[in-house]
Amino acid sequence: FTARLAGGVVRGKLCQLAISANDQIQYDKKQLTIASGCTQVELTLTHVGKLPATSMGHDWVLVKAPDLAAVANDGLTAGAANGYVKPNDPRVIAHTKIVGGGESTSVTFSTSALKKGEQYKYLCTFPGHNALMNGDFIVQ
Ligand code: CU1
Repeated sequence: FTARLAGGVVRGKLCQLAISANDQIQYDKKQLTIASGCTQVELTLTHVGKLPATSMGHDWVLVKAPDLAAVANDGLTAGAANGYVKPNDPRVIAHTKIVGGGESTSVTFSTSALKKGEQYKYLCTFPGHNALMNGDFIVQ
């Protein structure tokens, strides 16, 4: 298997994940799992609602579970201009941009920073969303 990614040709196993979000401040999944052996993950977020990104934007941000609240708070401070993610935040393992209704986006990241048995969470960092929009990211 060979995948051509932004950084060039990478040998390994690309695992694809998909999640959607709606106008009711919900993801459609409370848990995502990556199998052992995945070296790269491609996560696609689809906003199935109708509201614009300015009022009902959603993103997908992967963090270690204990970092969730701090990353959300710093994202709030970073503001819309930064997609509600603090620039170069080392606690952010991967993140998509903010999308509005009818849009989708994806991010591809290496699993090298992930450890089996560690507790990971994903969240939406749009203001006020993380309490409702979060889930467990399981590394098998
Ligand atoms: Cu959201």
